[in-house]
Amino acid sequence: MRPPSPGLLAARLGLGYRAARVTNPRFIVAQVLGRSALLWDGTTLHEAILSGRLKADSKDRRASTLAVGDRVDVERSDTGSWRILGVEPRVTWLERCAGGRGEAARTQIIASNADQALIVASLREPPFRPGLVDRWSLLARRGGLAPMLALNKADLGTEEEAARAVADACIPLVMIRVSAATGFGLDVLREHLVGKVTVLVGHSGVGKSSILRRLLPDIEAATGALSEKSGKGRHTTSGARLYPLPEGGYLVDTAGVRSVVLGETHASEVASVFREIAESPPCRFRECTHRMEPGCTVLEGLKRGTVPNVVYMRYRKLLEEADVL
Ligand SMILES: Nc1nc2c(ncn2[C@@H]2O[C@H](COP(=O)(O)OP(=O)(O)O)[C@@H](O)[C@H]2O)c(=O)[nH]1
Ligand SMILES: [Mg+2]
Ligand SMILES: [Zn+2]
Repeated sequence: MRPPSPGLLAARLGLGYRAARVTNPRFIVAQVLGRSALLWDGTTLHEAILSGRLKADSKDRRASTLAVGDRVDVERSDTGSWRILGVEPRVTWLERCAGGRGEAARTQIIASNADQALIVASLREPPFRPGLVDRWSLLARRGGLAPMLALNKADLGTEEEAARAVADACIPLVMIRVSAATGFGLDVLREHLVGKVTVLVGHSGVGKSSILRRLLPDIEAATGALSEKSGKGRHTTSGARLYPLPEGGYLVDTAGVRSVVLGETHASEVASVFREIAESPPCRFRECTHRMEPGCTVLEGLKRGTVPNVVYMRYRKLLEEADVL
């Protein structure tokens, strides 16, 4: 059962609080600005303040403070200002560790309720880094998002180079070659995005914003409206922003999410990123971390060549870096 809204509560207690119109539409958080947020109602953006009880941090990933993509319950006051009363439980979430270990570990939700994560990498400038794709892939799966790879800056190399880069790295993801500079591959990409909520992630400089601008012809209008509403110098808790796609669906750009910190991670999560390891037959020990345990089928596979060396090295690297449980 939902607790009564502050307005209702106040009315019942005879406190004279008046909320002229109490509406309950499904507004989506487009941007978080500290104590307020921009909400998309399907047509326009509204600025809304957070009600007091929402500001408290919660450990629950499904119900922590506001994130882009959250569906919220709002209330409109006499003066026409909007107030966010509650957040609907998150269906998916893309999180990163925001520092701390163990009990003190804090996570930041970059975006919620997204269907997929489009991991953007570039063939060159900056060079293709499979390790980053692995990390984003892990974080996407952890929160229930399907990971997908867009290899941008296709114009800086040949088709063979791009195909080889991904094949050599044994990345088990759908890969779309694109060029935000020439427009190459964007129609194929659009087909993967239509009707879905997609978060763009990846190293700074790979071309996330350039791809976004290509996909949103009205981006100037959208960003203009956003920056006008958000104002300059206003504190934003994360650089994520949600944009509606003309074909239906949404894109979330994630400027400023620089480091990818995995935080507390189970070894099986790391294994799930690599097809050859995930699909290896069960090891002797159920909790095998595939490092030195006897009866490990991954180590056997490594010897026989069914688990490529490059895959195993990246698995180990990720395992070392994560705070493995
Ligand atoms: N050659 C080439 N340059 C690109 C392409 N896409 C983006 N860039 C350039 O790469 C730089 C970084 O792009 P940006 O979209 O800001 O990357 P972001 O940090 O991931 O958002 C800019 O100078 C872009 O002009 C591309 O497809 N080909
Ligand atoms: Mg950017
Ligand atoms: Zn094993």
